[in-house]
Amino acid sequence: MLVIVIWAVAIAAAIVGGLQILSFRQASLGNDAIARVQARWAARAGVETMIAIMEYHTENPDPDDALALILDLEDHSFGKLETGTYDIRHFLDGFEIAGPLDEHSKANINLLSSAELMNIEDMTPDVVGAIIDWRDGNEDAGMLGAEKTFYQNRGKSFEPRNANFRNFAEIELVAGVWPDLTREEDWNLNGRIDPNEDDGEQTWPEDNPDGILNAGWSDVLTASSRTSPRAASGEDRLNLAIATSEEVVERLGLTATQASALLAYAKTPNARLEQLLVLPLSTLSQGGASNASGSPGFSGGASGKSSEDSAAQGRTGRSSGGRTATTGGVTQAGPANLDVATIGRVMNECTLKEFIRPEPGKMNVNTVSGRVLKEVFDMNPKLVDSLLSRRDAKVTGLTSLAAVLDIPGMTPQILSSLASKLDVQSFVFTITSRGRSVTVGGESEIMVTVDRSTLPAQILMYREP
Ligand SMILES: [Ca+2]
Ligand SMILES: [Ca+2]
Ligand SMILES: [Ca+2]
Ligand SMILES: [Ca+2]
Repeated sequence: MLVIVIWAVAIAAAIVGGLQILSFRQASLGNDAIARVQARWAARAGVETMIAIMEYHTENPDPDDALALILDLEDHSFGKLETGTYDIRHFLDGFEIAGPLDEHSKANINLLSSAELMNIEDMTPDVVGAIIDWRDGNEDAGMLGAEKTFYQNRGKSFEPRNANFRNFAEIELVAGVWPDLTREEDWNLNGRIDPNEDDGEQTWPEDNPDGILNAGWSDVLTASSRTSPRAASGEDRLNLAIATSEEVVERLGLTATQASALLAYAKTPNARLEQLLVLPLSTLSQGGASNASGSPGFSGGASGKSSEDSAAQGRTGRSSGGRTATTGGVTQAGPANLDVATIGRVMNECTLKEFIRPEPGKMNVNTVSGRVLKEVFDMNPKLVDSLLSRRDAKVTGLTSLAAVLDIPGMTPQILSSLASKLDVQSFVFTITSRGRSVTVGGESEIMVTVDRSTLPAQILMYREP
């Protein structure tokens, strides 16, 4: 009898013990699950915060502060919630930067010429040829290129898009492209340094464990930057191909004579706003408006300011175009040439063609990396350094490209060609938000590419590994 009782106790104890182990295990499984959920929502909170800030700045633009959005994003790149924290950062050109990656800090692969592509480290002529063929609309393979048949003959299940690259990772499908070149140390292409990317040979990939992320081609190239109809002021850009003289006077503060000369130039074939930096308005407008400009010289005092104004003076008031002359506008002389600040405003606020859909975007002079300018565009390193130090010295960033005309080594010709690639605005950002739970052990990452030029902002890519 006693034996049975002891047995029963022993069995009961065993059962209780077993139950305890089970419930401990379940509790810890529960904790893991809670930690994961907390981390994921913390990461999500970071993403939502960034998008809210972008939308705020789209709604409330400050044309006098080119860094307002960037710094606001940076200031909120770390956040604490009751159940976790998030942090958002990225690497660019060897530096770790708080906040989302500005896609306009890199060169858009869809805009680069063969020569520019060839400038990229470790690029080869056959890969350049294959990139061009991937992107161009036709099926004619270039000398070293590769079109559809090339991929078919190698049993590939895909073929060239024959249109613009939609994201950077697509480049890895192109013939001859290898991930060790496109990604180098950033093996998961998230723009951040992960533990396995900073531990040498211990784990894949092999890397130099120096705390710096060398991200190969992904450090200089993007396919995500886009154009927007929005001007720096927040209004839609004024399309000079169809604008009236009154609109130009009103929006840019030009004289009526200057406005008609600008409109006349805008209607000439191959007109480019950047040309205003190189040639006087009176000369440019002659082609299409010989009746409006009698002589190529200056008009008699129609404008309050002359073109000698140094760019260092920066933004001037709207009156700088010489509004006094708008009354009547009957002077027979040619238009007074635009001062540098006004040219900057024309480039910031106008366009020469109708906006139909977003196209590959320009780089933002306020965020572009030195590596991109030096390597991809083969710019004089000294000039790049003075450009970037001028930029970094301004608390409000560069609100107009015209403000760098006076840096050492800059010429109107160089600036004009730069202006076809650079702007002062950014629309597309990639947020890589890492969430951590308060409960031990939870970590989660969300990567989102956002175009803030429309309201609500548009999600172009969402990735949750
Ligand atoms: Ca093609
Ligand atoms: Ca990474
Ligand atoms: Ca490694
Ligand atoms: Ca490294």
